[in-house]
Amino acid sequence: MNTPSKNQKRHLVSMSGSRWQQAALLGALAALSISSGGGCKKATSSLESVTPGTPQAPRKVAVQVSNQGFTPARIPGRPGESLVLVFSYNKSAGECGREVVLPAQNLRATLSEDKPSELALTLPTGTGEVTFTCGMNMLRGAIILE
Ligand SMILES: [Cu+2]
Repeated sequence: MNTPSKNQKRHLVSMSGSRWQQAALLGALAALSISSGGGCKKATSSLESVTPGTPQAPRKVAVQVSNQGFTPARIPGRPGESLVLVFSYNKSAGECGREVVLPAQNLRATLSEDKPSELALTLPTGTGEVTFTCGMNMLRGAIILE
C-alpha cells in the first residue's frame, strides 16, 4: 500500500543528500565504531601477550564476584608484578561475598554493587599463589605466580 507517510519518507531521504554523501557518512560511522571498539578486548588467559604491571602502571585485572564465586578464579601473575584487582560485586554472592580478603597481603575490602572496588598489590617474588577469599573463606581465588 502506498501510504502518504511512505511517500513523505522517500522525499526526506532524497532531500538529505546525494547517494555519495550518504556513503561517505556511513564510512565515517564505520571508521568510528572500529576505532572505539579497540578498548573492548577480551582478557587473554595466556600471560605471554600481557605486559606485566609496574609500580608506575599496574596491570588491572577485573574480577566478578557472584554466586559463581570469583570469575576468573585463577589469575596468572608475574613475580614482583604490580596489580590492581578490580572487584565487581553481584548481589547473588550474598553478604559474605561482599568481603574480599587477601590474607598474605593483609588486604581487606568491602565491596559495593554500585561501583567496582580496586585493590592494589605487589606480587611477591618467587613462585606459588596469592589467594583471595570471601569473608568466611568459602569463595576462593588465587593469583598464580609463574
Ligand atoms: Cu563467604
